[in-house]
Amino acid sequence: MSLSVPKFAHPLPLPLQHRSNGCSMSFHTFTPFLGSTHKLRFTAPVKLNARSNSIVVSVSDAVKNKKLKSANNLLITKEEGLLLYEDMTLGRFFEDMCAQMYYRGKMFGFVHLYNGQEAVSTGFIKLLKKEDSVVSTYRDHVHSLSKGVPARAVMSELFGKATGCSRGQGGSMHMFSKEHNVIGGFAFIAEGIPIATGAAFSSKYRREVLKEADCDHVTLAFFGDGTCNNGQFYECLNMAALWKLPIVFVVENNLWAIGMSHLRATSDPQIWKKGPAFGMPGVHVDGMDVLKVREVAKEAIERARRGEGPTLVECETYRFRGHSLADPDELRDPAEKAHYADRDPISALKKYLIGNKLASEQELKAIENKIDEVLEEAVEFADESPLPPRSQLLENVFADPKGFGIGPDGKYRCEDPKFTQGTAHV
Ligand SMILES: Cc1ncc(C[n+]2csc(CCOP(=O)(O)OP(=O)(O)O)c2C)c(N)n1
Ligand SMILES: [Mg+2]
Repeated sequence: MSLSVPKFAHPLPLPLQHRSNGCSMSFHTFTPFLGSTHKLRFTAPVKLNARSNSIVVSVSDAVKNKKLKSANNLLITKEEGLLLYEDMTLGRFFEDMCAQMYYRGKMFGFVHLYNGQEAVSTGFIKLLKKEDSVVSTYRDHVHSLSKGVPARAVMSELFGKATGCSRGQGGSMHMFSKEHNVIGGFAFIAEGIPIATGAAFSSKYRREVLKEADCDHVTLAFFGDGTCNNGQFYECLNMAALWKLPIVFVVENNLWAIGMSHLRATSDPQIWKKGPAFGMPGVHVDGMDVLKVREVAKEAIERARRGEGPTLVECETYRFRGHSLADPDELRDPAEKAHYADRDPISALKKYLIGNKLASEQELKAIENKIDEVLEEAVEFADESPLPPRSQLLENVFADPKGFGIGPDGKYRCEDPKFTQGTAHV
């Protein structure tokens, strides 16, 4: 018996059609036996989503109603708009600076940039409290910046310096800040999802078992479309729904997992549909529009904070550069790249702010200039900072095979463990 090779759809036409109807944000209604009565249910007229024949419900009416309710007919205030613009621009300029420094040999290993996806990080993280937690992937610089980790600490980490937010021990893929509750970038895909689930469990435990009434902290878990084919994702959706954990699973669907198209790799490309399968709302939002992301994020974060459990949000976005700085990015269709470049989330926000007289060109330029200065200082700081001491090498390494580690004199010791000559006895 010969297997027929499926003719895979090119990813480009689907989002194009989907977005051209002007209401790219959609919520799923789920069957009553799942028991939820939360606000994320909408009863607007049923529409067919262009991506498949599944039935989804448009949320554009909800956004329109919200607009009408506010006094000035807008979704954000001037202050909020400027904050969003500053955060997204910081993310973009930071990553551009990383690319420069990487090609100048200041960074080592793989470096994965976030250009194009800024609306997701900003739209979600800028709504958080300091005590709330963020868990990221190897594409973690911008999530850390949005959560308040100073640019100089992130840059210094990328330079592998002792002043980096992980003391130079992690590098690009392992941003961490206890102070800012950034619980890590994780290099193995899906590895961060159980960590985030654990963080959400600890918030619930503190509140309900230890009776810390003010512990209403929320955790955001960010990860990509490719990661949703990994088992840990499903295990954590199950546990989070079962225990009603205060977590939001944020899928950044940029349509690609390195060189693998999402549509070729996933049996049902609508990731948000997996939420209702586990008894939580599944939401699909245009991840190139920070205002739409923010509306959805507000609902999901508030729902988690109220103790009503998790939400799965699929943000449809795009990365503007290769998978990492080592990727020549020759696989993706130039027409697809051009299409998404046109939908640049920062240009879109700029247009909105200026068009609605929330900001002038000069005000936005002043923000950009300020960020340029911050980044110049960050690079100088990172460059001048010392390398970590050698004694730091095996700190936080839990296994200490005979012959390795910090000796009684406090110095690093290393004897040949002769691993190649037999089993090491630890
Ligand atoms: C467990 C595991 N398997 C494979 C890899 C190799 N790998 C690195 S990135 C990646 C693709 C992930 O794609 P996606 O989740 O869509 O994230 P994106 O890079 O698009 O942000 C893979 C398979 C890995 N890091 N970890
Ligand atoms: Mg991806």
